[in-house]
Amino acid sequence: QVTTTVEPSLQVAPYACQRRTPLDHPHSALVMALETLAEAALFEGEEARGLAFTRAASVLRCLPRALRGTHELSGLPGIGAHSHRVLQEVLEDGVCVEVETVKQSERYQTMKLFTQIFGVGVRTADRWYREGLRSLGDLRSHGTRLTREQQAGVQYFEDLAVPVGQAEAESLVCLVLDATAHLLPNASVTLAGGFRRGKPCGHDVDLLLSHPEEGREVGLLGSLVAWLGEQDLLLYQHSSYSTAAEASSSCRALDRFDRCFTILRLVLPTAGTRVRAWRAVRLDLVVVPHSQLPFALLGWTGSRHFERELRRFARHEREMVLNSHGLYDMRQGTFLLASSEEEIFQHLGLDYIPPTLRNA
Ligand code: TTP
Ligand code: MN
Ligand code: MN
Ligand code: MN
Repeated sequence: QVTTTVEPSLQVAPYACQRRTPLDHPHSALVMALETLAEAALFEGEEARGLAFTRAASVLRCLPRALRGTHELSGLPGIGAHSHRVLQEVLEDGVCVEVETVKQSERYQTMKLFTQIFGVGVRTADRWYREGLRSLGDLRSHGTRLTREQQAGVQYFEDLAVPVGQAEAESLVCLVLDATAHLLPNASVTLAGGFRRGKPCGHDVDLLLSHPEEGREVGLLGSLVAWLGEQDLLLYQHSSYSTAAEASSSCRALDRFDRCFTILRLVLPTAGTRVRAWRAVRLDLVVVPHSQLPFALLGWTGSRHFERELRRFARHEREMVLNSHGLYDMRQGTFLLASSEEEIFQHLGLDYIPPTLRNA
C-alpha cells in the first residue's frame, strides 16, 4: 500500500481583485523578469503583450507559497506560453536570456531613462529615440523642445529619481494637513497611492482632500496651491478643474476631480548649514466631494493592475461600471452609493481586500 502526500495545489482566482496580494512574496526574480518584458512591450506600443506579461507577473505576486517547480505553473491562470517559457528558464537557469538581452539593449535603457522624466510618455520617448537622442545631455545639446512639465522633469531629474521615503511622505501629509487646517477647518487629508498599500517608498505622494460637508471642498485646491506658492514651496504645478457640466456627465474612464500635479520643495530636517536644506519631490493632490470619497480612495490606492482588474470584473462579471466617482449598475440603471470601500466590494460581490493586499 503506497501513500503519497499530495501538496496542496495552488488555487488562484482569475481576477487580481479576487486575490490577496501582499507587497512581499517569494518570487521577486520571476516577477522582475516578467515585468521587464511587460515594460519593454509597452515601450514598443504593444499594449496587449504588455498586459499579458503584467497579468502573469501579478499571478506570481499573489502565490501563498513558493513554487515547487515548473509543473505547478500549469494549474495557474493567466500564464501564457511566452510567460511560461520565461518562468521555466529562470526557474531552471536562474536567468532568462531574452530578459537579459532586453535589459542590456540600448533601446530599453534609453526608453527607461526618457520615460522616467516627469511629463514624458512612451510616444515622446520613442520620438526622441528615433531622432538619435540617448541621454539627458543629448536633449540639452540638441535643443530639444520641451513642454513646461518636461522642463521641470529634466531640471529636477536627479531629485525625482530618488524614491520618496515614508518619513518624507509623512512630512508632506503634515504640511498639507497644516495648510488645510487654516484654509478649510475640518477638511480631511487622506494618503492614497502606494504608501497606503504599505510600500516603504514611491515615486510620489498621492493625497485626497475632502470635507464632511459636501460642497465645502469647492475652491480648496486653488487656495491650497496659492498657499504653497506663498510659502515658496511650489517648484512646478499643473492644476485641472472639473467644470460642473463635466462633473455631472460621470461614468467615464478618466476621473474629473479638481487635481494638481506638483513638484514640491520638501524642506529637509538637517542640522548643518553647509547641507542643502531641501529636495524636490512629486506630490499629487486630488479634491473629492464627500459622497465620492470611498470610490476615489479605492481608485487612487492602486495598484494600477488591481484597479484595471476591479473595473474589468465589474463590467464583465457584474454588468457594472466602476470608476473613481461611483459605481453604475447597468441592469438596474442606477448608481450604487457607498460610504466605505468595504461597501463597494459588497456591491460587487467581492471579498474585501485591504489596501496592503492590493499590490497586484
Ligand atoms: P501612482 O502615483 O502613479 O502609482 P502608485 O502610487 O501606485 O506608485 P508609486 O508609489 O510609484 O507612486 O498612481 C496611484 C493611483 O492613482 C493609481 O492606482 C492610479 C490612480 N490614478 C488615477 O486614478 N488617475 C490619475 O490620473 C492618476 C495619475 C492616477
Ligand atoms: Mn514571443
Ligand atoms: Mn503614487
Ligand atoms: Mn501619483
